[in-house]
Amino acid sequence: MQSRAGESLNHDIARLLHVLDESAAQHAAHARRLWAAVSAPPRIQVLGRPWAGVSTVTALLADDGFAVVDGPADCTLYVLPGSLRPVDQAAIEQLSNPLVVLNKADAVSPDPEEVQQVCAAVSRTLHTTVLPLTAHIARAAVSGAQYAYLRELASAADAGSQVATIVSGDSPVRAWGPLAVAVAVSALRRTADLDPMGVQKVLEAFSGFGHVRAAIHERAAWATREHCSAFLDLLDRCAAESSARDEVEDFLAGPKAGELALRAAGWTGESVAELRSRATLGTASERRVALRAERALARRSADRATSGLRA
Ligand SMILES: Nc1nc2c(ncn2[C@@H]2O[C@H](COP(=O)(O)OP(=O)(O)O)[C@@H](O)[C@H]2O)c(=O)[nH]1
Ligand SMILES: [Mg+2]
Repeated sequence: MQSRAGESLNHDIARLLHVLDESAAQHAAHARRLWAAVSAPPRIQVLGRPWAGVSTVTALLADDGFAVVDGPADCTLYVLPGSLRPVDQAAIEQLSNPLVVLNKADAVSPDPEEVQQVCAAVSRTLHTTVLPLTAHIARAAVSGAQYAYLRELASAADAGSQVATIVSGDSPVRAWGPLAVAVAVSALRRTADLDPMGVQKVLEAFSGFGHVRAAIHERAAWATREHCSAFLDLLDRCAAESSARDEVEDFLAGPKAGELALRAAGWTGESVAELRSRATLGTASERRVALRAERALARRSADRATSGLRA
């Protein structure tokens, strides 16, 4: 549920956008688009040639609350099915700063070091980071039948040789592939009381999806910061150019704009003084972002002090 304060901040935005419609028509549509980008969940685009695992990865991301979209996105993920082909390379070269994953890592090699070497080689060719992934197993809901089957396998003396034949039989874990089955079996052997949820966690860790998710979050956070900055930059222009100047300036001096200024700076609790010293570093736009955040934080502290005095 939205807090009362949150509702009133959204009301501030709605009023601001309405004022721009009336008095700054040349900027209004752009402002609405930027505001939509600031307030929506991160948009992720997932690409790759057929059978690479695009649908599997898409389902994982949607499950995590990302908006998976077809068009322009905050982060583009390119899925390689265990190898790089010229068609992938051509597609990747067309993209702006994509995140590349080497999916089906379980089929590349059972040896994680070898998988890392393949990723490193692809990474050198593409001049970008390549993360290994075994997507189909990242969120396997381990059923009762699968769990019983795995336990039996774990207690068998010749489990190793059985694992190798699983893919050709009609076992309940056939779709996992031999490596994921071997991982689950060895986890059950090591920890006798591991329950189905425990097996699922081991498989998720094995899949490498945690690293991919973290990398996407990082890029999405960066994109959000850019959107916040662009929105505030546009409002600065509206304040300078339009007849809505007073309203826009009021908004820019208010709590919602302050929150956006701190988000744009990726503020993680630094002090006003720390933000001030950041405002002397980096590119012109980085300095502007830090300066804006410094002012927002100083204003917020002053407001809190005043309301504390009143209380
Ligand atoms: N072994 C293995 N199979 C996978 C992996 N990811 C997806 N698959 C399987 O590959 C097949 C194609 O996946 P899908 O997501 O439909 O590919 P798409 O055509 O790119 O959408 C399916 O049978 C998936 O279960 C993986 O990491 N390892
Ligand atoms: Mg598909």
